Amino acid sequence: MTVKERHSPLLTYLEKRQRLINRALERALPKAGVYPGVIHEAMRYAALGEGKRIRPILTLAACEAAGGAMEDALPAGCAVELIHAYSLVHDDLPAMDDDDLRRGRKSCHKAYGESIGVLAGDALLTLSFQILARQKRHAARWMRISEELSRAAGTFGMIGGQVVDTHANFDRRKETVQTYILSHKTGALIAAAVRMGGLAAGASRQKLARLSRYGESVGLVFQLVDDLLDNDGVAKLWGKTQTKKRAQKLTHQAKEAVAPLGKRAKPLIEIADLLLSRET
Ligand code: GRG
Repeated sequence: MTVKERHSPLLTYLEKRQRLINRALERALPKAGVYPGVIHEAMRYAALGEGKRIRPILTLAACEAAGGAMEDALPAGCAVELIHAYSLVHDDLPAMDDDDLRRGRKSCHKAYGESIGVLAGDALLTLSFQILARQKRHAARWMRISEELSRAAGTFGMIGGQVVDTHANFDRRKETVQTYILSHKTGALIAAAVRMGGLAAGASRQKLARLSRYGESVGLVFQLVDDLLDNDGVAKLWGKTQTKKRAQKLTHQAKEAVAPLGKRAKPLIEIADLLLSRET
């Protein structure tokens, strides 16, 4: 992600939240020395690596936009980031994308071996829901948050998107197939990250609807920009100009959706612009 002005208020905002999330993840993950150490080391390696933490930042920002304190949404932010980390570990496995590198160093299975790679992904996924299940205050909210996350990560969300993207049954040259991948593979988890922030704040239905519209739009933008950067997916199908236009329109819609939430929604608005202009 590129933030043009080196010391912009947005950069300070993002760095503060990255630090908060990293500290919370650090605490939530089992220590590397705890038996059986190798799996905990691999989990920490995968989850604490250099990533943008954009999903949990969105969770905290949505919570604040809905009138909550960002700390209220930290467990939800950790949970969504752990799901993201697991998806990257599994995506890098030889059976999937077969990538040797991730976040500027060896991918998890290259560093720890394939079976630990599979298990570390599984363990990150499991830990994610354990974090949500142990929240005692506002238990009903955390049930809804778990439902939201499981749906977005499962076969009606990320896994569904990955299946359609990778399985031979589906013709990736088809528009319907590409739009499914677009909204499910990465978009669903990003949209859920935003909604989870609203739920953690106990947002009204109206506010939640606004956050949903924002989350769905920026989720699509994230994948459109990814396709543009890789010249893949819909960018190949629609062409760069068309894809860029679609991303710009969606960003506008995202910003319009949360603008009525007032000053508290300013970070969400700035993040939408940042996701549109990101270069990595
Ligand atoms: C294997 C269950 C399973 C799912 C895989 C999301 C996904 C489905 C795979 C990720 C593969 C990939 C590289 C997709 C492109 C978009 C994407 C998710 C990029 C990585 O996300 P960033 O840019 O990464 O937020 P950082 O490292 O900053 O966290």
